[in-house]
Parts: sequence; structure tokens; C-alpha cells
Amino acid sequence: MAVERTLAILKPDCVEKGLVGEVIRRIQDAGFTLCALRMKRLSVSEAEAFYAVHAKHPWFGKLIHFMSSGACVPMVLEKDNAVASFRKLIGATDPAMAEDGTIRREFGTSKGENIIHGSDSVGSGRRESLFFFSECEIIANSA
Ligand code: IDP
Ligand code: MG
Repeated sequence: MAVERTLAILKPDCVEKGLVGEVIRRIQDAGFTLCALRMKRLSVSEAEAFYAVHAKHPWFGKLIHFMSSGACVPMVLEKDNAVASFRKLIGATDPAMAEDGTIRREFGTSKGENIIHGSDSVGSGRRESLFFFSECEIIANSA
């Protein structure tokens, strides 16, 4: 299987609830390697730019308010089949519908406040990674 990269974001509810360490532990235990990591509070316009593809949805305003409400922790992750594998680890968008044992199922509270983001394709992952990190900040083969 091909080694891929994906972009994860520990969302403001994850930081607020003190779950950053717990969630990173689960990500590393699942075999993902950290290539880049930082803390960042998104401005409203940055959140709107990151989620621009969702601008037409009625819940867009709520999403932007939430994502700019506090610090988040974006990170670039590497693993075989990283995109699909990470989506499986985090579970469905709605925590109530997510499989048992997934990060969203265990820690999410609603479809909006669902703890963590994962890219939906390798292309999105690259675009989203470059939103938060410059090329030289993304380090291959680290742990
Ligand atoms: P994903 O994060 O599982 O890929 P998307 O459909 O790409 O889900 O939506 C992006 C984010 O927008 C979700 O993670 C969630 O925070 C928020 N969102 C999606 N659907 C809803 C909804 O129906 N109500 C409120 N927020 C939503
Ligand atoms: Mg998505």
C-alpha cells in the first residue's frame, strides 16, 4: 500500500476539553507518524477560507464560529493508506453515528463539535497541509 499524508485538526472542543494528549496518543498508537504539528487559533476569515467548500450549507456560520472560537492543533500525518485509515480511526461526521471505539464516537458531542478533522483525499490533504504549514515545515520519516 502507498504511503500517504493527511491533514488532521484537533478542533477547539478537543483543546478545550484537555484531550490533545489523549487523541495524539490514539493517533500514534494507530501507526501514524507526525510530520508537522502546531497550535493555531483561526481567525473568522481563515476558518471561512479553510472550509470554503461548505459555504453553501446552512450550518456554515455555526461551523466558522466554532472553528474560530479557540485554539486548534493542526498536524500532518503519514502512514500507508493514511487518508482512508485516518477517516476510519476518527469515525463518521456525526459522533452518534460513528462506530464504537472511534475518536468522534468517544469524545464528540454533536455533528458540529466532533473533536477532529481528517482530509477526504490525498489532494485535499496536501492543499489543507499547505494551509497551515510551509513545505519545509513538513518533515518526512519523523516519529
Ligand atoms: P467531515 O469532517 O466528516 O469530513 P464534512 O461533511 O466535510 O465532514 O463537514 C465538515 C465539518 O462541518 C464537520 O466535521 C462538522 O464539524 C461540520 N458539519 C458537517 N455537517 C454538519 C451539520 O449537519 N451540522 C453542523 N455541523 C456540520
Ligand atoms: Mg470533510
